[in-house]
Amino acid sequence: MIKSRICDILGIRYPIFQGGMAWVADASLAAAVSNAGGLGLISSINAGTEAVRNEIRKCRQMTDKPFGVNIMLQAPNAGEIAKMVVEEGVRILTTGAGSPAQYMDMWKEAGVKVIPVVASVALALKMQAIGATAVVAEGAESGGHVGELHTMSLIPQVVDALDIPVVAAGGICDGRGAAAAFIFGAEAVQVGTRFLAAEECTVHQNYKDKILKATDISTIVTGKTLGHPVRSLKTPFSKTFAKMEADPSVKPDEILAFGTGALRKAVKEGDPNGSYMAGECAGMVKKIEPAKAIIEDIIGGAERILAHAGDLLA
Ligand code: TUI
Repeated sequence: MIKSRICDILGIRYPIFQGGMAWVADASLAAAVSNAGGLGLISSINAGTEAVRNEIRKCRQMTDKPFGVNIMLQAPNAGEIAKMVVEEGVRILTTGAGSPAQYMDMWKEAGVKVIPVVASVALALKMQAIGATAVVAEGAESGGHVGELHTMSLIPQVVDALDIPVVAAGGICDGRGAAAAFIFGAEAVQVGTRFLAAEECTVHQNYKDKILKATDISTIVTGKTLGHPVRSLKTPFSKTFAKMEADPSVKPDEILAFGTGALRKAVKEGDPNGSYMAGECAGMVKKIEPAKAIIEDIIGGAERILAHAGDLLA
């Protein structure tokens, strides 16, 4: 068994988080992951604050295990969500795409364990200083909003800088990636893309089909010129987006307008003109299976690799 402080602190069996994927991570997926012994997360990006409250309540009906909520800090309703999760008695939060410093006192007073997603050592140190329970260090292999550093160099640098546990994310999709993360000193892994192919994941079938068809070179990062780079599958949508960004005659507002609502359209409607956010490891996702099977494959695979790591020595 992989030993980790994270399991004791959060009361979970396996050191694996499910990414709090915008529009995707609902009660169905989070409860399946938590019931299987990982940490399920519900995304704050859904059809408004009350819809997220509803997912939290649904999840409570579906599992008696710990689960959390991921708050996307750049969303216009982030402040509202920050208060709502306290009202609902949520015990574990992750945050993304910014610094949650302004909410920390309120959450700490309510006894919430806060695990910010960071993409640099500087923000990781700040989060530790203001009372984070742990951090998720997310490399740019991940899907969705990405930072600059990649997992292989980000994780060891964050691990060296912090005393609190580090959860590795970005490009981790099987036992090999998880074993590597533990070798770097991470105490848990966060997996997003592979859970898109979970049976309990409620995304449109077209989304799942696109993930299953993906290869190693199927993703692209767009949005750098707008200040929020996003990794998604190469589709007519993302290619047009990239062309608009490269064309100096197209104004940033026009590009933003083109992108608005595109993720929801992909997740809910399987619209070919949607934004199919996915990580670089989409090419390694080969089948639809229950969340429990995904967790057991990743954790069991990592355990087997780590148990035999000594075989590499002559
Ligand atoms: O947040 C994510 N991934 C996301 S959020 C999202 S929602 C979206 N919808 C439509 C368009 C664009 C996004 C989809 N995917 N991951 C966590 C994450 N946080 N990755 C990187 C960071 C990050 C980056 C910079 C966190 C903090 C940061 O700096 C903050 C600061 O103030 O220094």
